[in-house]
Amino acid sequence: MPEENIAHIDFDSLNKRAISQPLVTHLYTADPSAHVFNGKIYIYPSHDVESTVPFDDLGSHFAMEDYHVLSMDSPDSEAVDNGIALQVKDVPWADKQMWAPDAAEKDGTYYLFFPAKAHDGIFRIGVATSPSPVGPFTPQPQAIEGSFSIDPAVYKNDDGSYYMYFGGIWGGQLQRWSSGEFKAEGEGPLIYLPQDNEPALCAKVAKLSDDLLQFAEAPKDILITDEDGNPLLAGDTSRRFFEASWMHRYNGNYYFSYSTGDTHFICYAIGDNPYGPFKYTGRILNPVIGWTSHHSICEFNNKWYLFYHDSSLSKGATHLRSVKITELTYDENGHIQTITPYNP
Ligand code: FUB
Repeated sequence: MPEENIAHIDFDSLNKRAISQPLVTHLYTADPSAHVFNGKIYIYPSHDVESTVPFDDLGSHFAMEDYHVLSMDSPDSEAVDNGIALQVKDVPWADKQMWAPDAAEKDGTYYLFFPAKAHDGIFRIGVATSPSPVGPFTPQPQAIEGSFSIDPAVYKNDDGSYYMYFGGIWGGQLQRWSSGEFKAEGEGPLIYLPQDNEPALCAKVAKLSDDLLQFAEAPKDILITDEDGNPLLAGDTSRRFFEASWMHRYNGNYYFSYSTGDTHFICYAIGDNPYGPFKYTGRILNPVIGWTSHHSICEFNNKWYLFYHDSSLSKGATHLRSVKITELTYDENGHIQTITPYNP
């Protein structure tokens, strides 16, 4: 919700009606990517900070500089802040805006995947490694070759291969890569976007190399179709992909979930393999307080959980968000029951 529309909100009442409270309140956290490693929940969020950069539709005021990893023994336990895991000043290729990260584990090494703007102003995706799930992480000197845009989400398939899903339009720059090269000319979030009656821009997926440090292939489009198998159109803003990819598997199916950005929904689409196509199926989360919505889904002790964020603690500041958790349920057809983040 844009900041100008929140003046009328009674935040004390809203916070009482919220279905979940912030996991931590001593710092602002967002974009939670949750995983269970060694029987414990680890959450890899963005670390939101106050910024002197003015608000714009490219998200320039999201000026994050480091990451902290949160851990929880169970969904009901207290979340522990494990301190600074990685700082932008220690990443040789990165300049600013450490946005939504994710993590993976392979053979006892933990990999933190993160987007940041390089010194030329172009978003790239980097990797940093650690023997501990909470870091500190040591960054690779260069970003992943051929990476671009934002919001990496890394999924480990049953056959032991790993896939990175990524991309985000507007400030995430995905639309500037539609020709395969970065188009630097022109300003504003809407430049280079398809027309409303053209297919929407797609999130990307690339299989990772065995050492998880590079792409093993050129990124491919994640096609989301309507019920008739046609690509969702760019004008279908309440269903088309905007940013915040996530992948999980339920009952043998692949669930690709994402944010619709300017319409503020978290939606999902179902496919039968990691590359798709995925058929649009429904909404997971109705709009939260704050412009952005971002999530992850993970299973713990045979129950499923949605990790998400909102700006209720900061009373609506779009760039000062708080990570939350709530249970997620499926119906007998494998459809996710839509969650409304505040009770009436
Ligand atoms: O946190 C900065 C950006 O806001 C993320 O990369 C997007 O997904 C949105 O949550």
